[in-house]
Amino acid sequence: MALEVYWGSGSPYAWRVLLGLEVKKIEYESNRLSFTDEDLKSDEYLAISPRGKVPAIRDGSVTVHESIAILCYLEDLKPEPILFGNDPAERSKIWCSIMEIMNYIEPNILDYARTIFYEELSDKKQIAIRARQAIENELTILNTSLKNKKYLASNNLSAADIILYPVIPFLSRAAMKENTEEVSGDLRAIDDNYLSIGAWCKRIESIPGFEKTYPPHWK
Ligand SMILES: N[C@@H](CCC(=O)N[C@@H](CS)C(=O)NCC(=O)O)C(=O)O
Repeated sequence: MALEVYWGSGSPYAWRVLLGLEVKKIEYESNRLSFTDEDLKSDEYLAISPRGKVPAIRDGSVTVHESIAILCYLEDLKPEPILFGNDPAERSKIWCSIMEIMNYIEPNILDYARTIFYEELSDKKQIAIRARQAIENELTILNTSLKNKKYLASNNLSAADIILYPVIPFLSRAAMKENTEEVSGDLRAIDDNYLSIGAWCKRIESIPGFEKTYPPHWK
């Protein structure tokens, strides 16, 4: 039986897993869940993903939740093409990149997007602006590092690229929301303001099968 994937449209975490599956050319059965308690908090789904979050996978008797843990599982399931590195030096670079994403980039993007999507902006403008400034600093660092190499950790695509990429269109979407000009700044045109990041995004978007992973409700 094919590996089953539980995902939700627009979840950057779920998008990572869909991209990993395409890159590794692993066949899967797709289970798109809606962001309702009925889908995510059912007893059946909570047995797979204890917090009722996407993504999760089921492979026979094995279930895995947490996007990065799932990517590690896929790496063992089908090592080629290698996403977590071939040797200690490469692997440490990839994990360093992943930890930087998790520790410095993702929390600020979540703060920013959460404020824009779910809060009354007039109350939380300062939070959004502070998060935006931190994101801009991180994008500048990223942009500089991508001037000399094709992908985040080296000249080869790695798990770090797959983990970061979905967060960028998610961020752009938040920044493009109407009436957010004042708090969005450079984030309204990431491709133009951070050219190397824009070129890197295009590289990811040219991965065969990429279009299958694009959030359907964004099309
Ligand atoms: N750390 C988790 C985050 C998963 C997550 O937060 N998923 C969100 C969608 S973006 C979710 O399912 N939220 C629904 C909920 O919390 O009820 C991962 O990397 O997989």
